[in-house]
Amino acid sequence: MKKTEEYRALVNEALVPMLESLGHIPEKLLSAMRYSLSAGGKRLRPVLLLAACDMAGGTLSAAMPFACAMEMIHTYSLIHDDLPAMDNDDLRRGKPTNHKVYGEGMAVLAGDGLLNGAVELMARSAIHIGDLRGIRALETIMRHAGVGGMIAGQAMDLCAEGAKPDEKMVSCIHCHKTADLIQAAIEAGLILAGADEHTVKTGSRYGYHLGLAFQITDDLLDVEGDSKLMGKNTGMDTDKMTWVAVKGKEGAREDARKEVEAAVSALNDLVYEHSFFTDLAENILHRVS
Ligand code: GRG
Repeated sequence: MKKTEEYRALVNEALVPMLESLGHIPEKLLSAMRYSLSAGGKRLRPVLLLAACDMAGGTLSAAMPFACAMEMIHTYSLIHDDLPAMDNDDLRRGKPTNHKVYGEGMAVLAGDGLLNGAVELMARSAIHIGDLRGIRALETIMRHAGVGGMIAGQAMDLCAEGAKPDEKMVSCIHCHKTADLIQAAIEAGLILAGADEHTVKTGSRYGYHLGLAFQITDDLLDVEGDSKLMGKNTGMDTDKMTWVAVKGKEGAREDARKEVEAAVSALNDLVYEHSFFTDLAENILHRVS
């Protein structure tokens, strides 16, 4: 298997050509889509997809359109999340948010375009793969990104604004808003490699706990992180249903540790060498961005 930086470099190389392979896109729309996609970011979701596929013996080139699609879906969610109607943010990935540069209408369309383009890329690849792996990966990703997944989490988050912090509710929001897409990446990578059902379920369990740990540390970073390193404004979630609001900083730190432990212990059910995923989970506790 490769190192995280190597998977990330492969994704960074493939993203814009993949976007441009969608055919003619009006100049300003393409520019807005490319702006957010190329603005940086850790590429966690596509890296997870490629690494899961690699671990289970799959082909990276066949998985790449799905990896890029994951990043396109994640980027669309960030563009829409930053809009005035949502979080009203002006800084993302160290740059002015999409709507600050291109205007709200074009930012909505750039998000729509990234989501739609992701599905187009995956459908095209699924046809090319020819068996059911591609279509199963596409279904998995769209289900986790959809109205019972990431969009559901965002809707619950909006509805919970200003409400009394509640552990059950924050857990449900985090699970959908953040963990769903992380689970999708791992499940899809394993499906594309042709892994069996038990392996896919194990990967999903790892992704669930990893996703929760990731969002809990995100909540902590919002109160004590360095805005420069994170490339976004901090202190934005004061009205939000966050883990820190429910458990306090120490409680949140402790729960992030527990989620990382649960993620690592899920990996024991895998027949593959999985130190890549153990290290990645443990590093979540030290994230600064
Ligand atoms: C449909 C109008 C409309 C909006 C959809 C679904 C949605 C808006 C937003 C998703 C919710 C969201 C932004 C969740 C937060 C997840 C999260 C921790 C994002 C930051 O991810 P990182 O740290 O970011 O991986 P980088 O920049 O590194 O990729």
